[in-house]
Amino acid sequence: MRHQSIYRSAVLAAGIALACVAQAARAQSCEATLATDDTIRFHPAHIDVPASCTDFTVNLTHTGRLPKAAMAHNWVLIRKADLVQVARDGALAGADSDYVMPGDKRVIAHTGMTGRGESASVTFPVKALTAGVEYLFFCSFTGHSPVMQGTLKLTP
Ligand code: CU1
Repeated sequence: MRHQSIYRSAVLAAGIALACVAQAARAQSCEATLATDDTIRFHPAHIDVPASCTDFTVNLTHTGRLPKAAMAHNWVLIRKADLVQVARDGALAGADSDYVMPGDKRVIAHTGMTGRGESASVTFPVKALTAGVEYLFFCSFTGHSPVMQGTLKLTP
């Protein structure tokens, strides 16, 4: 009787542990956290978006030390082929628009501009992505778009 109860408790505990692990894995796979600093890079510079996710969230954290006016970063998701035009239109839109042209349909998702110590997040529907298309994320802050880039892929 006592053994049965211990066994039942152990099975229950294992079940809860498994459920927690599954929950964590699911939560993690539909979310990516990227760090930026005073180097003009994203860490990491690649994101896999599982097709099983309904929505995907990107969290951006700026850990640099330079003032925001000199070293700000955002995260802008586009099709790779649109980079030059989207970056050019963002530069024209200027700082007041976080260097993203308002209403730009080529921009799939973007965060606000972050300075040192700041974070920003954006959530977008995964159905906005198409398998086989090359996606790029970049920072649209002045002068950063040619180098501050990463790749994003929809994975089965
Ligand atoms: Cu940047």
